[in-house]
Amino acid sequence: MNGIFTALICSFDENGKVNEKGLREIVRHNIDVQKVDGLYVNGSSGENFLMSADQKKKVFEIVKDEVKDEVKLIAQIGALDIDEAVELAQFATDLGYNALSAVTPFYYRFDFEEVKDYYNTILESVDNKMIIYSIPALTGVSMDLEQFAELFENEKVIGVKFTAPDFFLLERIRHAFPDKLIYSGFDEMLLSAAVLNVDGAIGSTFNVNGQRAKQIYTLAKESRIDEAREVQKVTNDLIAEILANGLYQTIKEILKAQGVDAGYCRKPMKRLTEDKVENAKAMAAKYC
Ligand code: NGF
Repeated sequence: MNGIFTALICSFDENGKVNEKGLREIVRHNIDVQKVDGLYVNGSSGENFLMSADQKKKVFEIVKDEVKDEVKLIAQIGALDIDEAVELAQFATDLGYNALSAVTPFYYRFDFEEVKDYYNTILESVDNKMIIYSIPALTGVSMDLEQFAELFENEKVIGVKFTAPDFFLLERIRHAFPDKLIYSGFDEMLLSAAVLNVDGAIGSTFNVNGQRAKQIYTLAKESRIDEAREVQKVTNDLIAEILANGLYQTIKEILKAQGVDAGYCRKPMKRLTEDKVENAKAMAAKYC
C-alpha cells in the first residue's frame, strides 16, 4: 500500500450524472500514462460530498471493474450519515477494495469521543482496514498526537491521510508510529513530507502530474534531495497555476486537452469561463 495514489477525479456529464466512459478513461490515464501505484476513490477530488449514495456506489463499481487488480484501491466511504458510511464500507469491501478511508465527521463540531466512536462503529461492521482522512482546513477537525494514538489503538486503523501543513505533528506521528501508514495529502508539500519518511501520498494533481510526483517521492527516498527539489519546483509552478484557475475544473480541462473525457464538475461547482479553459489548455501544453 506504499507509494503514489491519485485522488481520482470523476467525470460527470452536463447534468451531473456519472459519465462511465469518461471515468474509465480517467482511470486508464492514471494507470497507463501517470503510472501511479494506486487510486483513492470518492475523496474530495472525486466530489464525494456532492454525490448521492447510489452515485458513489456506481463510481466504486466502475473503477473496480476497470482496474481489476492492476493497482491498489482505497475507498473513501466517510459520510455524515453513519448508516450510509457503514453501507458504503461493506459495499466497497465486497467489491474487493484493498482498504477503506473515512473523512473525520464534520459540520456539527463533534468532540473527539464522537469522532472515535464514528470510526469504531464503521469498523465493527466490516472486515477491512481503515485509513483516517484528516483534512482540518475543510472539516474543522484537528487532532493531536494523543488523539491519533487513541484511533490507532484499533488494529484495523492502519494509517492516516495527513492533509495539513503541520510538519511538527507529522514528524511526531511518524516517530511514534513507525508501523502505521502515513500518506501526505498536500501535493505541493510532497518533498517535505517524503523527507520525513511518509509511506506515500494521495493527491488530486497526480491525475495530471503523477509521473513527477513519483519522481519526487523516489528521489527523496534515495536522498537525492537537490534533484527532487527541481521536480517539486516545476510541480509547484503547475499547482500554483491550477489553484489560481480553479482546482478540479482545471484538472478536468487539462485531461480533456490530452483526449481524456473528464467531463464537468457537479453543481454548485461552477463552469470555467472560456479564458480559463484556454489557460488550462496552455498548462497541458506546457507541463504534460
Ligand atoms: O483537494 C484537496 C482539498 N486536497 C487534495 C488532497 O489532499 C485530497 C490535494 O491533492 C484529495 O484530493 C481527495 O480527498 O480526493 C490538493 O488538491 C492539492 O494539494 C492542491 O492543493 O484540500
